[in-house]
Amino acid sequence: MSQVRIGMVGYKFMGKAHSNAYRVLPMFFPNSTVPQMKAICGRNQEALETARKQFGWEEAVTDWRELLKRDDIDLIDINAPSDAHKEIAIAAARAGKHIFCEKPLALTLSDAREMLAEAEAAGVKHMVGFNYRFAPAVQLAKKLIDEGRIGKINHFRGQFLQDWIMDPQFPLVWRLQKEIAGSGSLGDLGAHVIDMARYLVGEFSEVIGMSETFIKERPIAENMTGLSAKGGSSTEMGQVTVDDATLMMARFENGALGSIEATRFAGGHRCTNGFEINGSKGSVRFDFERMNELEVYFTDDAEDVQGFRRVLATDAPHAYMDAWWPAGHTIGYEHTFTHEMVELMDAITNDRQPVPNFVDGVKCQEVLEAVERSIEERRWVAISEM
Ligand code: SOE
Repeated sequence: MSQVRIGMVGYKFMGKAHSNAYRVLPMFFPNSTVPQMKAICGRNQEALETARKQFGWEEAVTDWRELLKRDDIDLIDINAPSDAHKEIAIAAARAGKHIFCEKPLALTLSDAREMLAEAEAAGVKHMVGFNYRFAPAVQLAKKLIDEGRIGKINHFRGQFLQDWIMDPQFPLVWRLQKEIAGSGSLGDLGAHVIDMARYLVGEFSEVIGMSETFIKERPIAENMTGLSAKGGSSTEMGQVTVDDATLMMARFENGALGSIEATRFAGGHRCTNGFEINGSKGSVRFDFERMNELEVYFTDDAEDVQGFRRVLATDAPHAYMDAWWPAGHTIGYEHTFTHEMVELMDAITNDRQPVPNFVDGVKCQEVLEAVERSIEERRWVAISEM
C-alpha cells in the first residue's frame, strides 16, 4: 500500500496537530507510505470549512458516518472530545477501517475494553495517541533502559504540570465536564505519564491516589472552546465535575516504586511533562519543556566527573533525527505527532499493529480507573482487581 486514505473526525487542537503531521510526513520521510488527507469532519460547517482549507483536506463532511460508508477511506482518525471516541471507533472497526484514536482511549475501562475487542474482532489496525513516547530524547531513555545501561529500575518519578485553569473565571470547558472528558487532570495529563511509565518501566501492580477540585464552580462556557478559552459574558455558573489535580503512588510488577502528579494548578508550569528514573547503574531525567534533551547519569563514570550530564538528542543516531535537520537543530511538539504517524503508516503498510495501540490504551485506562477507585475507597488498589 503506497497511500493510506484518511478521514479525520475533529478539527481543533489535536485536529491541527494531526493534520500538520500528515502534511509534512511525505516531505521528511519520503520512504514512508503517504497519508492522503481525504476528508475532515466536524459539526460546525463554517468552522470546519475554514479548517479544511487551512489544514489542507480535500473535503469536509459534517456527519462522521458518511466517512465509514466510503470505499476511498482506509483510516479513521478520531480526535473529537473523549465522549465521542467509543461510538466512532466501534463503528469504524465494524466498517473495516483502521483507527487512530486520541487519548484517553475512552471514558471508562469497560468502554476501552469494548473498543479493543471490536477492533481485534474486525482485524483492523488500531493506535492510541500517546505522542510523547515519540520524542527522540524519550526514545533514547527507552534505549538506555532496554540495553540495561541504567541497571535495575528502583524509582519512577513522573509529573505533568499545567496552569491554564487557575483563573476562577476560566469557563467550564468540556475538559472540566466528567460526562465529556471522563476525568480531569488524571485522564488528560496523568494518562500521558502513566503511558510513559509503562513504556519505560513496565506494568503497574498497585496504586493509591488522592485528588482535589480546587475551583468547584465556573462560568458556563459559551461554546466548545479549549485551552485558550477566555471568560465570556456568561454569569451563569456550572459545577466542575472532574479533578483539578491528582497525585498517586504506585508499585510496578518489577518491584520499582513510582509517584505521579498531574495538575492544572501548578502556576508557572505550562507543559511540564517530565520524569526521572533511577536505576542501580544510573538515572535518566526528561522534561518536555526541554524536549530535545535527556539528562543522564551513570554510576560508572569516573569519580571526578560524576553527575547528571545533558545529551542533546538531535543528531542522526537518535530516533527519527536523520529525517530532520543537521545535528544540533532542534525539533518541537509537532514532530512527536509526525513520528507517531510514521509509526502508523509503517504498521499499516507492513501488516502489523502500531505501538502504542488499543492494548496500551486499555492498560492505561486500568491504571486510571484503579486510581479513581483508590480515591473513592481510600485504599491501595491492585491492577488485577480491575
Ligand atoms: C491539555 O491539558 C493538553 O492539551 C492535553 O489534552 C494533551 O494531551 C497534552 O499533550 C497537553 O495538554
